[in-house]
Amino acid sequence: MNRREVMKFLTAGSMMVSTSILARGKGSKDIKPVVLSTWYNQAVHANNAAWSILKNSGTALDAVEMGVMVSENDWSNCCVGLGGNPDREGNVTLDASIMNHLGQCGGVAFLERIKNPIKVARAVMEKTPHVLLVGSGAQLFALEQGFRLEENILSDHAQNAFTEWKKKSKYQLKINIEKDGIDVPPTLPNGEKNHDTIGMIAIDAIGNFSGACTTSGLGFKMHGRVGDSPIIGAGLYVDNAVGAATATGNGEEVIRTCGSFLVVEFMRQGYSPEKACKKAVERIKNITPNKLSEIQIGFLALNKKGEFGGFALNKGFDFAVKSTYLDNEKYDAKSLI
Ligand code: SD4
Repeated sequence: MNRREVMKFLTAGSMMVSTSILARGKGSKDIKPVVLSTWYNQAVHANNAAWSILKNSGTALDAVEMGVMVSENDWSNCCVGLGGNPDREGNVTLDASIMNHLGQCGGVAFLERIKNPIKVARAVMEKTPHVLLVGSGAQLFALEQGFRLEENILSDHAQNAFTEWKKKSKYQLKINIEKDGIDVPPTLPNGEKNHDTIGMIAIDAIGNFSGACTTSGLGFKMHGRVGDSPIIGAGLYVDNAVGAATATGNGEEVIRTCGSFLVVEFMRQGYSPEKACKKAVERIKNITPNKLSEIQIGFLALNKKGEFGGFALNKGFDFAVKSTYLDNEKYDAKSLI
């Protein structure tokens, strides 16, 4: 072996070592493309759909749109799409947003009877001069874009959940603010599930980020209530120079703190994705008027190197990551409480 061959051999060896480190998911190295999304059980399917685009050198934007649509189309999902839990008057109202590497973004809020709010959000981004359309205006726009008006019915599980909620909840159909206060429905009522928004962030093979977030919002919310998911900077934020972040949980707290924007700003200051998420959760802890044990907040973040992380207020927030080296590995986010 001459000197050049020895050098070649050594270089190949060190590449093999670093690849095996990445394969174990400890990557501080560049592992793009990468996609991750909230709540492991649904994230696996959504990530797979996104990955089918990313692995073929598709854009992060197409990937996140395709990915979260899996949850929107899942009639059994409690918390995303038209099968989700209704508001306190029995209407399913949907929120979604999308953002790309150029800082372009679009959202819809309080949208009824349209199957794929994320596609409408993308159309808002690409075909209007605006960022956010709501309610009947968003619906009208969707119809003009060729979306179909779906029947106004609840999925069986949503109907059951609604019936149970009406029996048990202290939240009345018509809220009495003096009597009931202005609390939002808790996301952790006695361990029952009232949340599972999908927030997805991705970096593609050429290093561009995008994100998407879509939800039926907190179950049994007041009619007209909009959460963080359709609001850029709250439920979702992308800055191609730094990274991307998304949020799940009680939207009120996330809006109050510009949560996803805050996470990206912490990453800009040099914090790792997990630490950036933790610092945003700490900020929420310091200012929320709600009982911390009754609500949940979870953030996910991804940086330029393809490093990722998540952090939650309470235990129980999990997520899945898909890349060449991670096959939907499950991560249980650390939590403040
Ligand atoms: C909202 N953040 O509407 C959403 C709910 C959620 O998992 O994330 N649920 O406030």
